[in-house]
Amino acid sequence: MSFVNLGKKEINFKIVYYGPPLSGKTTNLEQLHEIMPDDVKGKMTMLSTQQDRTLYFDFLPLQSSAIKGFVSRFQLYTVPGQQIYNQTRKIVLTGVDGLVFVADSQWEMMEVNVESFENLQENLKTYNRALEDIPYILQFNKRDLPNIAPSHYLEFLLNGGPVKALCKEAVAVKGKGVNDTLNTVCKMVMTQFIEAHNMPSDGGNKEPADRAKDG
Ligand SMILES: Nc1nc2c(ncn2[C@@H]2O[C@H](COP(=O)(O)OP(=O)(O)OP(=O)(O)O)[C@@H](O)[C@H]2O)c(=O)[nH]1
Ligand SMILES: [Mg+2]
Repeated sequence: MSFVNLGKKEINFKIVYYGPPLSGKTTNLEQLHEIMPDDVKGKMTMLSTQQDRTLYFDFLPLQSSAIKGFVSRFQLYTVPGQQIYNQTRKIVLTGVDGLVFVADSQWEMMEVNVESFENLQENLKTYNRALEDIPYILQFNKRDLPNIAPSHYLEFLLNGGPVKALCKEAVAVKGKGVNDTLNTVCKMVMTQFIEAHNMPSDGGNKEPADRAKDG
């Protein structure tokens, strides 16, 4: 859950990138790290195997000033998509404030997309939490590949619940859609926080992604 340090005038938000194996979660963070200015980004930590598969998580801290008088820190995490690492996925979800579900748009990945989406909801239940109560968005990644399902089909599979999530198309490996995804989820997370705590917003668009080098 968001953590407020009144002494330091800091608010910390945790955003988790979730999704099936190899959908592009780590690539999202790598691209964000690439495009963020130095005063916004901290050190990126990647805990992966030699084959670049996430073993525990990746971590990228960013900061902005979108809530009046406070520095907002966004701690971005990815989970390991491989099935065997479910315990780690659960741990990474602890205290999550916002979620990006990175789906793989390739036809042959539809089943694993659905499995992973269900696995996310199962894992949240262990913390007595429901997806509907957490700001989240769906990212349909790998739109550059030839064998992809139309976005409306992915929506049909993943967006049929009580709450309609925002959907973003992306080509994470080229940085496309990555910034927009982060920007949107950060805004949602901050809006929820401001409403819950009755705090004044700066009114500006100063999420970390707004300061990214590519605009
Ligand atoms: N063609 C294409 N490849 C992509 C895209 N995004 C990521 N990839 C590739 O997909 C592979 C897996 O990407 P990762 O970011 O490591 O995937 P992950 O979701 O972190 O995987 P795990 O950590 O194992 O769960 C890499 O080879 C990426 O370069 C994309 O938009 N298009
Ligand atoms: Mg990864």
